[in-house]
Amino acid sequence: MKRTINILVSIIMVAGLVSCNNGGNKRGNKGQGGLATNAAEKVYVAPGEHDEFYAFVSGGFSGQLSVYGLPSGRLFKVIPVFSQDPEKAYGYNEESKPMLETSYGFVPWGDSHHPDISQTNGELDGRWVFINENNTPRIARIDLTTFETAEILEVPNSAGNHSSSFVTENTEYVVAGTRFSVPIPQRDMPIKDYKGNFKGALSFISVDPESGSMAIKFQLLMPGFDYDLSHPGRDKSHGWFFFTTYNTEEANTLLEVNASQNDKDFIAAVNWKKIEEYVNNGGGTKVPANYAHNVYNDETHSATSTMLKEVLTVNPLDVPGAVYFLPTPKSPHGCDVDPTGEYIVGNGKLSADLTVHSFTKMLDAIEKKKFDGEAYGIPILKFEDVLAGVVKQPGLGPLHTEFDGKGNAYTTFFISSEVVKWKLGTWEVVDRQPVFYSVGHGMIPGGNSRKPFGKYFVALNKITKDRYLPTGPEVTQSAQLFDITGDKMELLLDFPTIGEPHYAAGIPAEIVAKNSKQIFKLSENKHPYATLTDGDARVERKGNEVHIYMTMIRSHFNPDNIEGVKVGDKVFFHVTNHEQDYDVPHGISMIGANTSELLIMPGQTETFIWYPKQPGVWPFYCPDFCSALHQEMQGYVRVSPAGSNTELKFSLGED
Ligand code: RUQ
Ligand code: CUA
Repeated sequence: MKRTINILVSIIMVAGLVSCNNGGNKRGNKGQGGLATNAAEKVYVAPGEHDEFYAFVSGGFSGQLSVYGLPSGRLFKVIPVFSQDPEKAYGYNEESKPMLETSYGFVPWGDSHHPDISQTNGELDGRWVFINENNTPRIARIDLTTFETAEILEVPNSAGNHSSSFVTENTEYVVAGTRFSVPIPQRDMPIKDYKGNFKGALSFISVDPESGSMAIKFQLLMPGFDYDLSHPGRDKSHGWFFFTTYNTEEANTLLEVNASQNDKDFIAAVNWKKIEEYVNNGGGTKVPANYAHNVYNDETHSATSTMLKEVLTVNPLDVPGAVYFLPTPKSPHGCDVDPTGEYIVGNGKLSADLTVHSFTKMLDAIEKKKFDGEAYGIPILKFEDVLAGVVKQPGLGPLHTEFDGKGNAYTTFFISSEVVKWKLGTWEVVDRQPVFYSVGHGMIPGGNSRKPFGKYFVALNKITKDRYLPTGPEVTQSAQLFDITGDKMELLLDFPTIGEPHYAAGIPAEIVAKNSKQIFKLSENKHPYATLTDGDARVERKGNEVHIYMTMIRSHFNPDNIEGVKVGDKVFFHVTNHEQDYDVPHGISMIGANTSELLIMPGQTETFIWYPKQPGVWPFYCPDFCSALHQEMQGYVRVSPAGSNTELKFSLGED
């Protein structure tokens, strides 16, 4: 065991060396990192012109999703998903707070990992982006007409929701697999009894084809391995889903050693169509559960959170022929399926070679029952029978593979810090480029679909060291853009990311941009506290609650003078933006309010609560520079001592 530790330590140290040396030595040109002379032209998007692609980049431990343009690398927006965001008041205003409810109560932050764009017939349709939250297992759906989080579904029986969130080719399902196996149902038991007793839940979440609404169709309760990443079959393998596993040793301590013992772990192949049929015919067991389903409604401009109490579980042994294990060397991380659906790439982190399985061979082996034993009753196929080929010694520490739709695959290597291009079918390496440094995922727009747009490859790097101006001990993480239209990949651009860019999803802008919403129609506003006409603006007292029904339009609030509020009151500002022009939000900030300011879109209503603490006359203002008279967009609330008789009054334009 000691020796294994030593080997691991030296691999890790070599990784450090490689990382630091690449930029300086090999290139002899630190600032450029192998830049061709016309690279600038290729990423230059002239002022006023638009980028060709959107890239949705995971915000990692920020819990959010950022939106960039490609090829420019310009940041357009950070979409709040799993974390509170003061810029948009997400998770602060009363309307969006329910989005962050979970079975553990209100959780104001998250760790987002893998965005995936909805598909129709295996092609990106640009309707929604899904993204997983790893820590408090959840899946979010972002609506690409508003670029806002529309729905969050908690995933029960999961822990470290990592092999998520990947969609099948008609978005029938968004799939979420557990990284950590746990007792199901959760219970108090000794950790050392893990082996054989813990389970790994793979959740198939159905997506309504019209509304996008998510619901857990079933959870497959698998042996207690770690389910690391997953990918849908597509085209010929549509109907199957593939999951990499590690820790098939079922170790519960010092996994860096104990989970690296087996020569091979597995890729689990799941025939979800078969299980779907079984479930549709009444199969499966409903078990008690407790998980939040949070939905944002664009008409009420409000979210609701509902706790669901039951989930359907399936024991794989009850559906013969639905699950098989494909032996795959050395703790595979990424699990990637090529656009034809034939090749399943297992990126064995500690393996010298890249293993590629063949879907056709897999079906054949299943038919001929060529099994090599079983694990907890699940048949293991013979390695040689399912192997399509091996990419020989392409690099160190393979993590993820993407496809360009032209027969090439691009694998990222964390330890040797490079991207390696190789050919599907011949397995020959045709190009390699260093990245700066230590790449995790890579992304080709549509690389997760039957129709990749193989123009750019984006390397999503974990470490940047000397690539940017130093900013203290923490330096930005980074994306690197490569042109992949030629034989050789060509580095074009570095751009910083927000949080750790675990994965990204890219799509041609023309598919999404045309559907982008410009305003919310005031006439369709069904918020229960909306103020639709100026005449309805008012202030009402109910006991110690004061409700302010306020409107805003360039450049005033109505009302802008309010009296009769008292210390000890709970003051609700229900504010409706009456603008019906594109790109004219207004905000409202109240001194001493601890809920963040609001930023309200045209036609929208939002609410915040203010607890006045001291008598006085307290101003509020619009924090978004909305017109030449933006600075005039202000007002006052008079606060009297608790128990005083100041009359409740509100006005606009009165002296
Ligand atoms: S992971 S660096 Cu969270 Cu997708 Cu592989
Ligand atoms: Cu409204 Cu500034």
